[in-house]
Amino acid sequence: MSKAEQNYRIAKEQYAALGVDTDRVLRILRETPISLHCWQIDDLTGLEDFDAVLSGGLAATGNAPGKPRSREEYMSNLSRALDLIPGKTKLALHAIYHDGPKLSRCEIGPEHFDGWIAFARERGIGLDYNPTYFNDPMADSGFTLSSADESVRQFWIEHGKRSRLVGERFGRELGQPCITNHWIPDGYKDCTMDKCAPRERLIDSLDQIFAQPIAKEYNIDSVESKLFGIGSEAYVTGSHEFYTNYVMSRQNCIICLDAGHFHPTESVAAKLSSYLVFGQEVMLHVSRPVRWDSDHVPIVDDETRAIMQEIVRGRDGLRRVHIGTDYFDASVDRIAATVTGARATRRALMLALLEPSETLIRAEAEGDLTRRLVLMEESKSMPASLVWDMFCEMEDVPGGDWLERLRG
Ligand code: RNT
Ligand code: ZN
Repeated sequence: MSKAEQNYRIAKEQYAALGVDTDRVLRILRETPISLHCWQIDDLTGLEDFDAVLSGGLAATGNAPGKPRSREEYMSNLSRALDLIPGKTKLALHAIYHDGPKLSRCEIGPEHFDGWIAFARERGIGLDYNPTYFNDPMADSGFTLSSADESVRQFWIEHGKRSRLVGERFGRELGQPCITNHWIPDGYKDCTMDKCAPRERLIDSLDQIFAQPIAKEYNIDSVESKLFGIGSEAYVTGSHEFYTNYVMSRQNCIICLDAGHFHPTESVAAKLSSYLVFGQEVMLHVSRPVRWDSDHVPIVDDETRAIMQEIVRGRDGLRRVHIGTDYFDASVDRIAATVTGARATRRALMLALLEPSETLIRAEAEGDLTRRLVLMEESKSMPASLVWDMFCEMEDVPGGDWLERLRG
């Protein structure tokens, strides 16, 4: 018996005493997909142009060595990262990572992703997709789907429509639904007079994009809200309230909540149950805002833990909340950053699964709030790391020494 197995036995016994079945935890942990974003590896410049400059108010700050200079380097770095992440993974692509040479956004379609489908098939993973409504001269005005310029708006509507077809192909070919996530940068830097007009145009654009029915088993669309961006500090067309109302009134797409897209004291965890009780599904972008939407690498912090707790405790949350990541930090090794954020996200999920939730819910229902408080607190020092080590061993992925393996 390996050291990890011996340790796991001890942990299993201790958790069992609290009513937690660690074998079940390991099973759920392995089967719950985490959709890893493809863009921490290269600071979101994409594979069309390795010197592309980020726009849309996004910024990957830092100058660590190792940014890929070719498609081959990019693919090799991505594979090295994926090899160090335990559990079921999906890969979330952006349109600018398509297989071909540079294309106009209104040309990118399902036929430009054969290489990625083969890659996903070989690895046994699913794909998610993101239209790229930025890094393009057609977005220079700061507006895309809510632009007052009809030709600009139609251009991006076409990109949105084609993106859903890419998603449908991913879903069809790989046998699991693709989530196509629409995020647009649109907004004004300064005090805005008419806040309704861009939103009315955005409603119309989304209605056009989602007009064609696509089977849910292949493609699910999500719309991602934001509070502000660099250059859109005063007004963002696609705000949280806007998309929440859109989703509820149309029922043709789901909300995407990015942990960095709210006021600094606002919590995504606190929002989840309100979507779940209305029967909604949610796409998540696990990220770490530090003072602003900085897209730091996720760590096992209070907010990430709270998000995972809400998923585990919520009504069928593990099935209805789609966990994805979104961060880009160029100040540390990009492969290690990718791996750290993904492992932290899964470790936070494990900690939530290891909570003695049945006992806690019962205590609460019985009005024993003292027991709820004491047990919640005491369970924090349970031997979760032993369960994690077992998980890594089962998944044939290094444990806490993975950085040595990466550098070795
Ligand atoms: C931007 C959004 C969006 C992007 C990706 C690259 O603020 O978070 O999800 O990060 O599409
Ligand atoms: Zn995001």
